Amino acid sequence: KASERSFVMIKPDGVSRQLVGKIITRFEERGYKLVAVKSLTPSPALAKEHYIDLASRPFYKGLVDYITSGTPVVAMVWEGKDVIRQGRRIVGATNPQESDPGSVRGQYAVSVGRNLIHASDSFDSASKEIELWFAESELAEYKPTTWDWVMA
Ligand code: YYY
Ligand code: MG
Repeated sequence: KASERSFVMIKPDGVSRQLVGKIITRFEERGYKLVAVKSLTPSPALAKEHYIDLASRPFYKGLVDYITSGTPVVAMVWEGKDVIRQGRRIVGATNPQESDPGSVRGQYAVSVGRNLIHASDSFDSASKEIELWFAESELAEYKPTTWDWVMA
């Protein structure tokens, strides 16, 4: 597939710690296209649905409380070649103690419960998450000036 889309979210700790620009820069400079971006405090219903696959896990309630704390998240859709897999590499392993130091989590986080950022883990979850967080009308259609040089 020449191009695909991933849902990426900077969690409240990333916003509060003022790491939004540094995180966005990694995706921009790699050559990915910002298709959508918004800042919001997710409702409990949205946060629960986003993490519904983890509903039986002991950390689920704490995770939902963290995401809905009142400090906003930055929800984004990024597009480009292999962006789902590469987005996971940029983000790093779930537990920052195991994350590569070159990844966002490995550079900026130490606790699994405050790991700064989410990225879709598969084509199916990316599709589901983009639909959950964004309306079709919020997804931009445009071509970055860098696109042909990045995507060849
Ligand atoms: O996709 P990713 O965020 O890397 O991990 P998931 O297994 O989907 O878990 C989602 C989220 O849950 C994780 O980013 C932190 C939190 N979490 C936790 O607090 N404690 C764990 N043992 C596992 C996950
Ligand atoms: Mg996940």
